[in-house]
Amino acid sequence: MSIRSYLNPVHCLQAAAVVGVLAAMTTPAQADNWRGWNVHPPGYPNSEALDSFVKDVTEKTDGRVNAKIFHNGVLGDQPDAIEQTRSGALNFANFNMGPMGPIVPETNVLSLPFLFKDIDAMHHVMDGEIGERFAEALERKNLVALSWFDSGSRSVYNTKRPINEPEDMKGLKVRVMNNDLYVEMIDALGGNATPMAYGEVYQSLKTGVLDGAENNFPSFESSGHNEVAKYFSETEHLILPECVCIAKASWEKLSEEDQGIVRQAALDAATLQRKLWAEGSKKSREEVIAAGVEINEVDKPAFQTRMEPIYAAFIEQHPDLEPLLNDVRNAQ
Ligand code: BDP
Repeated sequence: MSIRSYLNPVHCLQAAAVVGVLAAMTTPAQADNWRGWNVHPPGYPNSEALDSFVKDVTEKTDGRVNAKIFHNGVLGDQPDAIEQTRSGALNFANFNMGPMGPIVPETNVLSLPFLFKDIDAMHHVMDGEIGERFAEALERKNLVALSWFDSGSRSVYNTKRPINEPEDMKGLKVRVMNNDLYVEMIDALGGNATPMAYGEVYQSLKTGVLDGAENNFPSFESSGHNEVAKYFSETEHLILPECVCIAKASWEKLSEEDQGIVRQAALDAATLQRKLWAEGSKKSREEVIAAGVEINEVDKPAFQTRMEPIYAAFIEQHPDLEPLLNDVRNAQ
């Protein structure tokens, strides 16, 4: 073809058509566009692992699933995001099992204080047959849990004073995640529990609406709570797993091959998250101390004793969950 023929409008149209066909061959006709929810900021261990999940899913399905993750809770708070993922309005998310309790009662077992003796015990339980049982319970509520992230252990912190004994909690207004069990837990210690969305806690601590909250070191730091609450008391009362969960409707639309790819991407993301978590929580601990936070050692057995009645009340309310609770305890 001569140079003149390139300038011929008919040839230009033909060339454009060829480009269009080539583009259609490389972009799947019916790509599923997935939107994912994450409460944490970029750079947080979970966020990095979710970035890697999204990249794997999109690349390894050759774009048949085109996944995007929205960090920083911009798509809403956790209870809303759980509902949206259950309905399929959101396609995937990283959820903590705490706010899952009101929707999936079985997961409340995981919210009982001092359940796991340490993080390894939690991994051991969740990565095995018992973890499968929790995943089945989630699936009955339209959430497909593919892997489990760490969230360390949660401890109480506050703006007022060191806490070493349960008595030191008396009268403190402490924020908890959305779950009645946590209200019982703080009340058992003599504090006043206030369920509140994560994103509102910083301002509430600053203005004195709250005196304290409870969380792990990476969240304590990344949320800026450490700037306001200077007393961190190592109660370590909760070791909660988190899931990579897919909306059941989105999962069922996938071919078997793509389900395999997505599952593997979630497992790989969890391996990465746990590694980043171990490094990140040590670093956060050091950084908050360097920035002026006082770490208070607590009389753990005294806290455990105070919270013990929560177990009896739980079993009385949910006798059907006693076998699951016993299995979690015996598996450690
Ligand atoms: C963080 C969890 C996150 C929770 C948050 C909270 O990773 O899922 O939303 O605590 O306290 O540790 O609400």
